Amino acid sequence: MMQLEVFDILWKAYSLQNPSVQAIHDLFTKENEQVINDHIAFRTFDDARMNIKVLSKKFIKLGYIPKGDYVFEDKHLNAIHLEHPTIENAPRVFISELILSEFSAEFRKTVKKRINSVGNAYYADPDLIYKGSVWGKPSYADYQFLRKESEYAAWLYIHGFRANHFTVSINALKKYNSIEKVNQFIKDSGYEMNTTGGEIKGVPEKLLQQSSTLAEIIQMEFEEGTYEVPACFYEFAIRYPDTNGELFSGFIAANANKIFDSTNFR
Ligand code: OOG
Ligand code: NI
Repeated sequence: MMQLEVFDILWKAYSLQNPSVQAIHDLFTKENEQVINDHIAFRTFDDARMNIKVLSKKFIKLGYIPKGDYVFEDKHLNAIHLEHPTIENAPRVFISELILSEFSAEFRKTVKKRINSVGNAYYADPDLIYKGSVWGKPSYADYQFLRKESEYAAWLYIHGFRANHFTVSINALKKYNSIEKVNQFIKDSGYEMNTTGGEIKGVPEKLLQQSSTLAEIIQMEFEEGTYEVPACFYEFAIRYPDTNGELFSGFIAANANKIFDSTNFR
């Protein structure tokens, strides 16, 4: 289906780790809906070995072009999104990075210790985007410590480089042609939604509305034993035309700020 193999590879890892996303995908296809991905997203640290620039490379090689820049001051993140200029329905790619200099010394030390635990060759691999956590078995104490300053950092520490969500394009659905209908369908099917700031992020006037499931809870092995942690989530997005009649193609920081919370520990 997808013309770019990279998304098949990312989908495999994502759906294998998070069976609920495959189940939700299949719910739509059973309703004869076509599941088109509006976008996918990655997270990283702003360390020069693995920052946005490094993760973008794979997509730039495939012809993607950086489009939007975003800043999330309260979450201490920068982000960009990339689009493919010619391949129809190629998903947008959203990449954010945590600004390490804005955190406490102890926090930075904890992150750097892990980052430095593997050689630079790990990060130089063009397949870094598929590698997940390259830092070996995580420490549950460090995971909980990082959470105090950043849920994002804690998630990234244990999950690493992977698509943290795919996004169903509501524009491509026939029967479920509004975000309200999609949300109802997802909830009726037994899945929990992210309700930070309300179930629906954004308003039609701002040309993008989004919602997401709460990240799937999975068992993960830590140095201290096995614990339950949030993994990945599924998002739903509907885009509206601007005054020129063109569908809005960017992201809305105020929406995104709430979508990040889908992976908070619970
Ligand atoms: C990205 C959150 C932002 C969107 O569509 O605005 C986002 C993340 O959780 O890493 O996906
Ligand atoms: Ni998203």
